[in-house]
Amino acid sequence: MDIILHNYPQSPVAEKVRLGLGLKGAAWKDVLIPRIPPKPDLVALTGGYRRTPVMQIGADVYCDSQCILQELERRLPQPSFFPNDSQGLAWGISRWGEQVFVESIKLVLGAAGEALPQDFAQDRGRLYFGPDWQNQLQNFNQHLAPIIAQIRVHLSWVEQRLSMSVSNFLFGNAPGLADLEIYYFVWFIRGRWAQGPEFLAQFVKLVEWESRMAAIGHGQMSPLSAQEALEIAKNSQVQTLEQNDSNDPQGLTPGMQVSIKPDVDGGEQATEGRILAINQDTISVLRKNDQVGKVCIHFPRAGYQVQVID
Ligand SMILES: N[C@@H](CCC(=O)N[C@@H](CS)C(=O)NCC(=O)O)C(=O)O
Repeated sequence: MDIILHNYPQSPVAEKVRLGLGLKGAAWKDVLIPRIPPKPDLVALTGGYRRTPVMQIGADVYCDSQCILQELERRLPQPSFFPNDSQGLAWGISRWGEQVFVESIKLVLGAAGEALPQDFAQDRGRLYFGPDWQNQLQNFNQHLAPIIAQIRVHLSWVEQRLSMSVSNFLFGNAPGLADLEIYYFVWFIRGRWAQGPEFLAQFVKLVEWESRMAAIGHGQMSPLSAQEALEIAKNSQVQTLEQNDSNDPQGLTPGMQVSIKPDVDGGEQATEGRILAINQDTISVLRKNDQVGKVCIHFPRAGYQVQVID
């Protein structure tokens, strides 16, 4: 069944996944989604989740790059995302990367200031910086130096790692998940902050590594319309099997009705559904509507809050 990625070209998190698809040598279908809501076709599949990217395989829908990359590793094990026993640690690096990504958003939006289109500023401001986003963006704009100082520390750690080793990537001579989890925010800083290339030039090994990362490419991508993607969901059967976890700390079990959303105050709509499968990494819920039929929507546990609603 085809791998479908719902995304837009400027999205750094989508770039992480596109390179992940490239690393796996995958063929995939590219569905273009709007950069700001409303995203009616996307939320028909996800039940409300609006972030980018989302992967669809038939009637299974994977939200968040964490869930997407984990599923890609399961379906396409070679070449592995975990060279040189980097399992586990690479996921830890993904949480670190997310923290630095948010710092880079402060930098990019803060530096853009008034030049930022109002609707985009409002959407991303609220999503990443909470109800007080207007003051926060203004504050970032007036105080860029402390943000740069934060990002510089993190990048210097990556630079140290790359300088200590004769290898081309973070865990040896093959790229893996750890590299993807750092690369995407560097790509964002370089491409979307006017001073990005000049700032990054101080990290010599990092810049060399960036070109090796870019050379991975995106695999074989071909376009697909949103309408065709919805039809594919409607004409497919959910492939996920029921799974229980008797040690689940929240006592979650298949059949429970739950709501799921990122555990930050982004003003986002939660996805509600009935649990089909649950384990320590992932929660998968079923939903049904006329546009897509019955779908199974997968979320990571790390970074998401799950509430039982009946
Ligand atoms: N934890 C999420 C973060 C996704 C995320 O924040 N993506 C950005 C784009 S790079 C986003 O959704 N922006 C708002 C949007 O596209 O509507 C993941 O890893 O997928």
